[in-house]
Amino acid sequence: MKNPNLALLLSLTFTVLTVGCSPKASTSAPSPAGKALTIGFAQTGAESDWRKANTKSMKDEAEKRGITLKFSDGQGKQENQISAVKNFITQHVDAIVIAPLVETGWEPVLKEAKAAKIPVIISDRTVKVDDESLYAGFVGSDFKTEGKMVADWLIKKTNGKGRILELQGTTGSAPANDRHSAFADAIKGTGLTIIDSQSGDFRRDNGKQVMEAFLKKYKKGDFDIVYAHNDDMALGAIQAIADAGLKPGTDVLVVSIDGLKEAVQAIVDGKINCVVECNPLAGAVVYDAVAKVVAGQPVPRISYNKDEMFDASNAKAAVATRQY
Ligand code: GZL
Repeated sequence: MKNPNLALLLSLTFTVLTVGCSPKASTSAPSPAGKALTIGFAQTGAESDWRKANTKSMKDEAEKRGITLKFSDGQGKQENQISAVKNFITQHVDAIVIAPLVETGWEPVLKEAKAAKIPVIISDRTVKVDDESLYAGFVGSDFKTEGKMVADWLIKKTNGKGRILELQGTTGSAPANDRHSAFADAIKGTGLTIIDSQSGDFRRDNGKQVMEAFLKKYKKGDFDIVYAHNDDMALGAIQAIADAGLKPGTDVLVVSIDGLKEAVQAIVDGKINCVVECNPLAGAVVYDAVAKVVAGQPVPRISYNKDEMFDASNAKAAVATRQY
C-alpha cells in the first residue's frame, strides 16, 4: 500500500472494530492457550430463590466471559448430577464445577474426572472425600459460621432462653449439617433448646407444611423461636404462623439464613427478626478459580465468601441494595 498513514489508520480502525464488536468480549483473560473455556456445571436443581440466583450468576458471568457453559439441572437428585459429570468427562470439557447436593458419594465420579485430567472446582456446598486431590478447591460460604452467627444473635436477643423449632435444609447436605451442628454447639450451656427439628429441603412450600405440622403439635406458649436453615423455608413458615393467628416476628421469633431481598424486607415488616447472608452470586469467583486451575496455577483449598447479618438495626438501609 503506497500511503503508510492510510495503512496505520486502517489497521487501527480494524482493531477498534474487532474489540468493540466482539459479542462476547471476555472481561478476564481466557485460558493461556487463548481459547475460550468450555466448562461443565452440575447444579443441584432449582429448590429455592437462592439457587435460582446462583444459577443466574453462573450463566450470566459465563456469557460475559465468553465461556461455553454446559449447564445441568440436577433436579434435586445426586444421581442426575453424577451422570451429568460423566457426560462432561465424555465431552472433554476444560473444567467441571459441581454444586454437590449432598456431602457424600462423590469419590467414584471425581476419580473418573481425575483420570481424564479434567480439573474440578467444588462450588457452594462441600463434599466429604478422603483424597483431597480429587478436586482443586472449594468456593462458597462457611455454613458453620452462619449457624454460629444466628445462634449468637439469638443468645443476645433472648438472654439465652427459649424453645426452638428448627426447619432443616436438605438431608445430608453440607449447609444443613453445618448450620445445625454449629448452631447446636453455640447454644450449648444456655437456656436455649431445640425442642423439635424437621427437614423442609430448603423449599418454601415444604417450610410452610412443616410449620403447619409443628403448629398442630405445639400450641402458642409451647415454643418461642423458629430457626430456618434458609429464607425460602422461613418465608413459608411465617405464612403458616400467620395463618394460625400468631404474629411472626412478635409472638414467635424467626431467624434464618441466605439474605434474600424478600427476607430482608420481612425484617423491615417485623415478620422475620434476623437473617444471616449466604451470597449466591458466585459466578466471578468460581470462574476466576477455574481459569487459574486450567492455567496450572494453584488455587486455595477453601475460598469463603464474606457474609453479612441483617436485623431491625440495618435491614431498612440494606433492602434497597439486595441483588437477589
Ligand atoms: C447455601 C446453599 C443453600 C441455600 C439454600 O450455599 O447451598 O441451598 O442456603 C439453597 O437456599 O437451596
